Amino acid sequence: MSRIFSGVQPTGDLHLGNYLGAIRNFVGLQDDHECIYCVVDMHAITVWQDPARLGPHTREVASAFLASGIDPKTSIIFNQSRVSAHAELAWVFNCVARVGWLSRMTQFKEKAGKHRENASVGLYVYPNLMAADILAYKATHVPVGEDQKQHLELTRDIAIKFNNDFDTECFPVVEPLIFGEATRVMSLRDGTKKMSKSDPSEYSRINLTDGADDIANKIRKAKTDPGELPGLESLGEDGQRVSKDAVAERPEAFNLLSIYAALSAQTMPATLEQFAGQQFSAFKGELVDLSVDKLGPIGSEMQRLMADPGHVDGILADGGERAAALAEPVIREVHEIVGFLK
Ligand code: AQP
Repeated sequence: MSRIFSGVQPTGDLHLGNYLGAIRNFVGLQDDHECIYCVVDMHAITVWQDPARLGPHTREVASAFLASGIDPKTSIIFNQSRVSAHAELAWVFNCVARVGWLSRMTQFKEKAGKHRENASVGLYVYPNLMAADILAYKATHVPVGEDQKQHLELTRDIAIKFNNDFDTECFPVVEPLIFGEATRVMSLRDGTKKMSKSDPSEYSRINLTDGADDIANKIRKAKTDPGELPGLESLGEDGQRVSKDAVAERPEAFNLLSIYAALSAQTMPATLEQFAGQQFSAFKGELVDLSVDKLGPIGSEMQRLMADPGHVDGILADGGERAAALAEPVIREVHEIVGFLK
């Protein structure tokens, strides 16, 4: 049975992109894999986090895991800072990864922006910590949204270099699991930008805790174009995915259609067939109903769980102990390989 690891940052306001790109996919994997799902609070502090809000945000992500259907008995749910193996292995990887590799990471460039000199060192070495998160458990598969693909390639490079440098087969070469009809959900205000927690516009994203009125409002105000909804002619050569040219021409239309496809668990061709030639107003009405139907129960359950912090903290503590027990022999093995005295 392969071991799965994935993490979500407690940086506030979990959104539909986090859900469709990652969290929803976590749920199905737990039936036939050993799954470890982590609230990566150490990643969160690579950019400033208000200490008073980090705890509640950590519980919010854990609540989203639980409300989406992750079973804390079969899967492990915990917050990263509880398990010291992440930081310990990250240090070793800081000494394996090359500066040139990290300089190519697009997420660092985007997040650091023009003020690169002022970015934290933690933000720069973020992918090394991510590699440590995964490899501390020798996980082989990592379900993520498309934006994390480059970081996972770096995890593979680190595993390969460590194995080569120390002439060992200690670490597996991990595989990303990027699947579903919405692997990159875009902003509702601009179909060329990723839906993101840090977008200043609340109207750019649907938060998992939004009520029915907010969901309806945001979808009704979502940017569209003057045309009718496209049909099967927009599919690419494989007949399954919309062609890149079609997306580039009408990014907002295809973003909304892919959200519909993902939430209704139907394929993109079936969704295109259903709405071809219709007006956006009618389609948006259906998207509102579907979104409220699918996200409403998750949001309410999250609210219920967040009102009971003791319960959520108990799950994180139990998960932390189980995770630490899995990571401990890996850290011992790494210490021996590197040559650290006990
Ligand atoms: N827009 C998205 N579409 C599909 N998947 C997405 N993910 C994030 N945004 C989208 C996936 O969600 C998981 C957790 O992401 P994260 O919170 O750890 O980091 P992030 O990618 O930095 O998320 P945000 O919302 O963009 O946060 P900020 O604004 O703080 O940077 C990952 O698997 C990610 O792929």
